[in-house]
Amino acid sequence: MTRRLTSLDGLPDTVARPGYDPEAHGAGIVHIGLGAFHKAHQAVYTDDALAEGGGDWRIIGVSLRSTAPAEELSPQNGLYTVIEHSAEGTSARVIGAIAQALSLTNDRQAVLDALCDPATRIVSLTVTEKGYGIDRATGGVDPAHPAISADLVDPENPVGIAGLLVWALGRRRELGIEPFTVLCCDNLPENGTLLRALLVDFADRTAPGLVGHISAEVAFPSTMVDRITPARGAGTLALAREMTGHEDAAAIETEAFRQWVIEDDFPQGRPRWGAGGAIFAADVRPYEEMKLRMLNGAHSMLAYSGFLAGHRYVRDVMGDAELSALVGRHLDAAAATLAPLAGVDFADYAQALRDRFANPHLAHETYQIAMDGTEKLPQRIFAPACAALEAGQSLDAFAFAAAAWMRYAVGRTDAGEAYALRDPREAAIAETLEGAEGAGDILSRLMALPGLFPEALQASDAWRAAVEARLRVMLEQGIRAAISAETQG
Ligand code: CS2
Repeated sequence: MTRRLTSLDGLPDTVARPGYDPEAHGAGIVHIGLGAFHKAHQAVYTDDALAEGGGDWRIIGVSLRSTAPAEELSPQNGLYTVIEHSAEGTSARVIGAIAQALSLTNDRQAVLDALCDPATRIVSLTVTEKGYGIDRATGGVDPAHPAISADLVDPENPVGIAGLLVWALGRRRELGIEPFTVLCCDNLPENGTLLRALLVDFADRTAPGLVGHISAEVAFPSTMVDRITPARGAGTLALAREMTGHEDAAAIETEAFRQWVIEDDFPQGRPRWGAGGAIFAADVRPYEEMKLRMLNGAHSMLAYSGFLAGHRYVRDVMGDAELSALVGRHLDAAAATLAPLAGVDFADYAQALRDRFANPHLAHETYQIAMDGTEKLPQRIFAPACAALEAGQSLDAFAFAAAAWMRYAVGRTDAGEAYALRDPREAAIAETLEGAEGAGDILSRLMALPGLFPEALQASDAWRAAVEARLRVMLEQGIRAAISAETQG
């Protein structure tokens, strides 16, 4: 029987391992959202930082709902394999940065203790866009979000991000412990600022005495994070076994590329993340905008159109000549909405993205990226569409992406096969589309969903016409015809 990965002993020389003794370092970070992306990104940077800069900066990983990550990692002493695929080849690396893996469900007291521990100087988060409960229209809490509504009623027993962080910051203050730095690592615009506004509003409703403290004394550096990391595939664990000679229930696959741009605002210190290539910038907004509009915007566009066209993986979309041309067009249109960024050539960045999307060894499902559209499209598609509108640039690429999402929102392929939208507003979308007929009707109903489309797009006849024309072709002639028409247009 193959041995389970529980220590660094007996790993083949071909597998890279931590350049430090994990047991010799204490924890300094609580990370909430112990999914594949964290394991492929911040934990890898922290592994590099520990090797070069040392310090008590290992990570206590926490899952809010699922118990699987802790169940996979705990028997392995937090060790797991990252399988990195580039177009040229595949390599494996064991990460030692995770000191402990907890779930809020099973280890509630340990999670609360870790949040209040003076050793915890950073709380980082990857809970996806929908995990926070932000009302994008106001920037405050969305009282209809399940965790927000539960925590507003019972703030002493928090279950969601705003509730847990405000509770822990309050407790630390009472105990005279310095606040931790809050590091949001989700694909949201100005994510630090956004999270601060959320916590301030939540505190205002539950613990008004903390509002000044959170506004003035807690740091919320913004970050741009990037590494394409598909959900674990059917072959991941077998590949890990083959490469490491061990059973590893926590292995993940990702691309070789990674990027992290961080505002350097860590009053209680931080690991030497620069060792892993992290870039520290005074203002990450231009990087964030570039990544959200180009990488994530093109991703969402190709996810909806590619899924409907029958492509399971992003690499298949890139092998479809027409769709790949539309990806190129989208990247160029998104780049045209950006202010110049010193040291970055957007054309090179676009080319690198096309290559990354085409990575033949990465099985990244279009259906995965299609998830949570209502949470993703505002920053990925609508914000650049507004910028294009204002600058008098073509709306075509963004209108095509929005139309593809609307077509997807109908919930059936051209062949009539039904699928789940997997969107927090899935029920509201189904309700509003009930009995809808034709492109104009569907467009009006979806554009009327509260807080989704920005006012500038609501008010633009040019936008409505551009989306509606495309949606009509998709509905009447099918997605393939729409893709072909778009490519020729
Ligand atoms: C993707 C992102 O699923 C999605 O919505 O666009 O997860 C994307 O792979 C990452 O942001 C890449 O850094």
